[in-house]
Amino acid sequence: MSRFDLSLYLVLDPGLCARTGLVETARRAVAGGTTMVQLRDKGATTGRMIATGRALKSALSGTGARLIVNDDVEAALEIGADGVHIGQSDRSAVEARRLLGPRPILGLTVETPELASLVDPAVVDYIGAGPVFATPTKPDHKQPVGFEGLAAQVAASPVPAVAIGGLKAEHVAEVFKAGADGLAVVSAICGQPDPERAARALWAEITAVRALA
Ligand code: TZP
Ligand code: MG
Repeated sequence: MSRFDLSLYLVLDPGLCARTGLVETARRAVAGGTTMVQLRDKGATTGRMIATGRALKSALSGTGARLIVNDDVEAALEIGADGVHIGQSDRSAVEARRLLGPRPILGLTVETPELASLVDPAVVDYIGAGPVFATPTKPDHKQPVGFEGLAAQVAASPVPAVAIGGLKAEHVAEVFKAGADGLAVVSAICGQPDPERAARALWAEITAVRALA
């Protein structure tokens, strides 16, 4: 198996997942085909990140899905997570890589082709590209770039890309057409009445689009 598979990347949001719970949402999403899960909890202390992350790690154990921690390198190391995802206003990718060591997966959000072209493939393993659409899930997101902007970011990047921002099952074909390796979603799975079914619907689209490629 390759080190990671960006095809269907769930970014957890504690607010949106409140009804089902973060861990149960992740467990069901992975049963429905989700390949990567990111623990993103902007308000959490490192202690809470570690507690939730450990529960997630045990829930995902044996599934093949990768566990990524947003921002908090110390928590990721304590959890024994598969990797970390950082943004442009977090510590630098070089610093994150230095702290993590060579093995863990490191993802970096970019919002422009220029930022994508600055990525060092010796440091960063994948980019989060977008935001494709405006989304209430991240009120402070940058200007949406659409699928053309996504394609420009992907083309400029020396590493694989996962697209993010307002993406639903009906966008899967355009995501892959733009050259991305997968899509990252929050609200398309978090808070859905049946997260497994929601993931399965996304996965079915991914499989169908790949079969046509
Ligand atoms: N980064 C850019 S947009 C976004 C993040 C974390 C939120 C995407 O959420 P949704 O609900 O899939 O639009
Ligand atoms: Mg961040």
